[in-house]
Amino acid sequence: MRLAGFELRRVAMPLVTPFRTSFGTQRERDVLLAKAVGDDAEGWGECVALSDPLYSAEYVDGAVDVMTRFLIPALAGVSDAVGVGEALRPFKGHPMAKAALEMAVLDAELRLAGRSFARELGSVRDRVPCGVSVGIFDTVEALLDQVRGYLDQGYVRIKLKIEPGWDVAVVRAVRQEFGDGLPLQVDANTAYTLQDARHLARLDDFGLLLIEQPLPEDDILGHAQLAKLLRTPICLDESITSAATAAAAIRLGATSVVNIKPGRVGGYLEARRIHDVARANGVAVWCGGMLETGLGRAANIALASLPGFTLPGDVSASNRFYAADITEPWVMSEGCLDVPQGPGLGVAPLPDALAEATTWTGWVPVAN
Ligand code: OSB
Ligand code: MG
Repeated sequence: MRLAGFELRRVAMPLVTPFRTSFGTQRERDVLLAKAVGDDAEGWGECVALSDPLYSAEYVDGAVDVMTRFLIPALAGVSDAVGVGEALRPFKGHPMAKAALEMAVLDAELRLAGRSFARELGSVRDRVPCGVSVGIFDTVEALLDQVRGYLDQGYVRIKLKIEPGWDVAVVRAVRQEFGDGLPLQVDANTAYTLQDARHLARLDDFGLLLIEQPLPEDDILGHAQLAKLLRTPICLDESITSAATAAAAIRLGATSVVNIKPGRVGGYLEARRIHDVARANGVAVWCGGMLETGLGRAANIALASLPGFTLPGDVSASNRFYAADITEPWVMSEGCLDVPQGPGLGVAPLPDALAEATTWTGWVPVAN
């Protein structure tokens, strides 16, 4: 395949309900899509950067800029997803922007070959169990209502967002209401420091599957120290930026479970390498989420069907976040989603829904 260029597109997706975390509140998603256009194939990539650099350093305007000025022009002569990774390696950072371009080329390449993401990545299951990430609310009652709604829909695992002042008491209330059998975990998005270790140890009474990213992104050693003070397993999200950092964090005892987000680590191929490293070390992984549209969701579901993904991911149905998706909606059945099996992502945007949601498009050629 010879790449002619990328069509960049921003789509505005209102959330069904505000999503509040320790780093801010999302009300609408401004999603950047990159469509790879080749001489004989096209493919879709989704950039998971948020509007503001609050979860990670990347943000949507920055992703458009770096793709346009540096990343896409560097893809001259590249013909497949492995080549994208090699061509973009000299550029520091910007994993979410790189991941979107790699995803688009991988989709195009696999559509051409008639092979699915699942098959390409090493899928061993035809459906994956769904967990759901639940935001912070003004009252515990509002949270319990929300959790009850998700359990009624069939979600098999609940993740609660926590922050100082919204942690131990909230977890206790959820346990009291829904029982000790509910698979439950928490995510702090870096909101604590090592000084909070004794407080966080109070979570040990509640049989949580894990606590996700309690400390800052660059504090691997702090997480290793914290792990010695808690019985609750620590799971890193923000800190894991590559297979190399995953290997180091595992070796240092900073993480005993790993959240894999392809965007955060530069793409689905690096995500698979993290899966492989973790699996070789007997460390469980699960697939994180970034409020993806149906496109990113399709790829995440494929990834989550690899053998090392032994915990339910933040892989939920389209209607968890969006009343109207830009693809056919992902619908949960018996707490699971079916792994897409068609060529490439196995799904594509619905033209009318895509046009409706689009706020901007641009064309960036690849000089060959
Ligand atoms: O920390 O896992 C996170 C969403 C945006 C940014 C960071 C995170 C999240 C989520 C939502 O928890 C996961 C999802 O898409 O379902
Ligand atoms: Mg997280």
